[in-house]
Amino acid sequence: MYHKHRERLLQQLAESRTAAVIPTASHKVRNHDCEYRFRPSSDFWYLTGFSEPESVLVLLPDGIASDEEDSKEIKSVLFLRERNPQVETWTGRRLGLELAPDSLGVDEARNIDELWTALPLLLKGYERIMYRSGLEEEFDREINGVVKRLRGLARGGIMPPIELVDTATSLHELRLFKTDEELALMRRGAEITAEAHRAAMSTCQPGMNEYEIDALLEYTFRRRGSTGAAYTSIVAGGENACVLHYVENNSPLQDGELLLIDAGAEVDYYATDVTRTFPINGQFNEEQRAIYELVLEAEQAGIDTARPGVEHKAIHKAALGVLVRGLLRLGLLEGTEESVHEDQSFRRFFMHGTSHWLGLDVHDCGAYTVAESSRQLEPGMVFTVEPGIYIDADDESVEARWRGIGVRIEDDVLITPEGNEVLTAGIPRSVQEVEDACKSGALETMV
Ligand SMILES: [Mn+2]
Repeated sequence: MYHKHRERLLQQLAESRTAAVIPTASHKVRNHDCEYRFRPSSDFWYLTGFSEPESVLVLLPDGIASDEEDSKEIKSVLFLRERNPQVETWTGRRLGLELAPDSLGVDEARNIDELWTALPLLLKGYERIMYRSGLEEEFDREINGVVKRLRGLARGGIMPPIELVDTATSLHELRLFKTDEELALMRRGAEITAEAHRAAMSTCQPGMNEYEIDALLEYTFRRRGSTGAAYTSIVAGGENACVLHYVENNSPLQDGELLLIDAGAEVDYYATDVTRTFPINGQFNEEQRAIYELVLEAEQAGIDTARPGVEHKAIHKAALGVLVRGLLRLGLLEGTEESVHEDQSFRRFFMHGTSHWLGLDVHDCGAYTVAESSRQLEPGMVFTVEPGIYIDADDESVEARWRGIGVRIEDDVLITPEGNEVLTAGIPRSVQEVEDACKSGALETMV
């Protein structure tokens, strides 16, 4: 799969006389001398499937001649760490230069320590260099140094690069369209995420704490072989649901309130992004149910809109239309449909977008607009549909019975040639399904 991704990008690079330099992420310090678990950069992972730090992929569409006779042209060079048994005892095993070509399918492996001396020679003669700046200052500086050295060769008749091009131009466009192999990983993520949300619904009881549910989600993700949560899980009981990026996850869960969970598994670094909202005691009250059913109707309208040829923004428009009509019907908004859209008074209750691309990054890459208009949906695109209603606990402009209710429902949708497929359809969603899932025994899901 990663080999195919490289081949596809190399084809595009060849057309524009571009070489690519794609570094992985660097270690991130958590505190003092402790680091977060390493996570490769998504661009690098997409092209290599290699998860060691301190590695850089260089793609050279013109190829370089190999030292060995009658061997193939070298178009992909992976710079990585040399094996070192003493160091590996402390910091972990390394693939090493010898095994990398066979194991990863790259044409050549070189020592990462030689990167900056080798790079000017490798990039010599290319008109453009694809590189995403702004991520690592030190790397940016070194790349600038390489470009400067290449300019120095101009007098010798070697044209220096005329442009640094961002990965957004072609690499991110490739990443936007998921292949069957990528979709298999995303389906696996959806399965694991379904199990985690079901476990949360069936286990949750009044008197528990948000952190217990957070731990249960993480446990379910990890025990099924996922790398863990694709992003920091939001486990928000009661009015905490009205804080959109609530991640403290440390409040007691109260009888009679809702629990909003925004959490998804990451499988081979592909993200799932799902939100469910359910009653802590297993039974919606009248107001909660009214809001829930309205958000569900809006989500369904968004999903029903999604098919090839439709603009991406139409999803938001469809969901928003349902929400506005519903909020007027419930008396939570005043005026007419037109006046509410005009004065944007819905923003008090629905202040975020309805959909974003999904893939290796939870807010995945790919342009949302093309030639200044919203992009048309095409088969292979995956995105979320996630409307919500959040009524502030202190909002005295609405009746007390509505206050503190926060509901979001979010699923992951794939555009198919015929329409769409909800990848996360296996997760309880209707009022009935959710209440049933809350009633099912807690322990059976733990085995
Ligand atoms: Mn989302």
